[in-house]
Amino acid sequence: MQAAQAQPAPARLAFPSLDMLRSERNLVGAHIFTALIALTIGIFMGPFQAFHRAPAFVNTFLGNIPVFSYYYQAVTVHGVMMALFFTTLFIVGFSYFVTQRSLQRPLVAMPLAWVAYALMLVGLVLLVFTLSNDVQRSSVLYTFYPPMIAPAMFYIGLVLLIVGSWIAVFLTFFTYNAWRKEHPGERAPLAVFGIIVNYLMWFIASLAVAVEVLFMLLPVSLGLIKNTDPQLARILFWFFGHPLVYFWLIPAYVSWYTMLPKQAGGRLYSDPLARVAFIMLLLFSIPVGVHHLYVDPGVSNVAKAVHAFLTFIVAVPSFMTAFNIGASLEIASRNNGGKGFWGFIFKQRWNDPVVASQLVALLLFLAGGITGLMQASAQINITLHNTSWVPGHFHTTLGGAVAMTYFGILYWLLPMILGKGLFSKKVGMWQALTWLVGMVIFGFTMGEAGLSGAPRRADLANSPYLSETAGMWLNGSAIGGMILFVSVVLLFVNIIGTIFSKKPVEYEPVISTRTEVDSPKILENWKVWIGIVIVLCLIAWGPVIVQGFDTVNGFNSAPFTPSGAPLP
Ligand code: HAS
Repeated sequence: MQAAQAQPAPARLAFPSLDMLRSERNLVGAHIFTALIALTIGIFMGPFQAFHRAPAFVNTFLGNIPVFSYYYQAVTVHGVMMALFFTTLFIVGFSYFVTQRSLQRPLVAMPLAWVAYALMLVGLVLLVFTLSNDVQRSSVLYTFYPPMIAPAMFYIGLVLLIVGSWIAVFLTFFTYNAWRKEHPGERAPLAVFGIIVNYLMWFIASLAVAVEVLFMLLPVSLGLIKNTDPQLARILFWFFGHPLVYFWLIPAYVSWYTMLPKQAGGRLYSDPLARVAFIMLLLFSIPVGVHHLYVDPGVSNVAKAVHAFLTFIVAVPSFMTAFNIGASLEIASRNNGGKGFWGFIFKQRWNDPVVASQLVALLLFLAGGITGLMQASAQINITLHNTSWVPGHFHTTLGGAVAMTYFGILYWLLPMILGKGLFSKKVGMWQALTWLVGMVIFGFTMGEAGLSGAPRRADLANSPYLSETAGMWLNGSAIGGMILFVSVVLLFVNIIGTIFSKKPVEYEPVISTRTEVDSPKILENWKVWIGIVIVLCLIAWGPVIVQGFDTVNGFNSAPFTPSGAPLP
């Protein structure tokens, strides 16, 4: 009895339904607003790049299209800000919100969360500084492949982003562990389960890019070593790079599985099926990265075959998601009075921007998923790899499924952070619909341009090797870019309008603090899954990394700046 009295009381928090606790508002708000700063810097670069690659636009405007001082700077700013900073800051902020609310407890060490935030913020500042100050050398794109070597500040900024995210990862693990100790035998709420999967995968995957940056790129940039090895660096990058895309996607899945069904007027069809999908993503998202390296001579055909096979397996949890969310939306449409196929489409809550954004995300993911599966086949990939087909694919996945879901989240989360109602639901709905139209046109025309031979990542409009057909499709992608530009303006109208809004907060966040359906215990036995991930990585990546080492010449390649000039 006495021992029981000596136990510390559980750290439980009661959250207001339409408001936020001060600590929560500050922390989540800081992350979301900094993510929005990265978004603002990066997003407008997108349409201007599309204009810059379209012959009709370049000829009409005589090349005076504002896309920074030079095209590769704009592509780098766009990629780094959108794919690395906006996503990571948004994911960390959203994950803090969901974890604290679902577990009804504060993070185990709030000051550390602020340290993590400060690191990521300094990382962002360093990147913005170097990308605007040392344009020639820092325009190495978001993949920063050597032998291009950026200024040290570029890599230090990225290291800070990653280290900051690691602190957030461990804070979340410890908070979840503390909850588990107080709730023995209970299943974690599905949203937290998804976040734990995401953070486990992110931590394991980002170890490889940390090695690449700390031991291969930063030392060359600082002049500590003279040479580096592009093939090994690319291998390490893609060990990290493919799980990176699922790191972006899983928070969207958290929203689709745990929030959208209720927001749409129904319920989730199957909680255990969702957990199995999350576990499959944990297992199979890392041992597939060689599908980005099909054209690389330094990777064996056996490894390419193994990773191709596993790539088709990693699509299975997304097919399961299509089924699970499709069934949940069917339930919602029936609750909303729908019947049959057309009811399924038209009896969704299209006039609610929170729901419409996510429906648009799902529709775009259908296109993005199919194009991903097409290019996962090594033979087809050889033809498509360096063409604009690939940006066509990833704009419908990252720019479609992920970005639109994040905007859907923003439409309820931003009002909560600000304590003010969303400026306009109508503007939000039109933002979602224009994004759908713009992205469909952009994705389709980029894909067609790629099939007609338009390379990716190239300032093409007036190049002599651009065929007329490819030029025509690139003009089409600029029209898609124009519609996306309108959509971005609508997004900012709503963000700025909400800052000055006088309306009351309307959206209550959909957070579940308990699991409603039991699921097999093994699904939450993390030691088992981490063990399997390690074994799979050893089998799939071990030989690729060993082969990547050049034991004869060592680091055998000279570093170059993006302009092609050797470093002094
Ligand atoms: Fe990918 C390259 C293959 C998913 C992002 N991918 C990229 C790059 C990025 C990226 C950024 O195999 C370029 C990297 C670079 O710069 O070089 N990708 C796949 C496959 C999948 C896939 C097989 N990718 C993603 C996701 C991304 C993403 C997700 C971001 C979030 N990808 C590749 C390959 C390459 C590649 C090659 C290398 C290309 C090269 O050569 O460089 C799969 O996981 C996709 C599975 C998805 C599905 C779709 C499920 C559909 C759902 C919607 C349901 C709809 C409903 C209808 C219910 C099977 C869940 C709703 C109804 C209403 C009424 C609304």
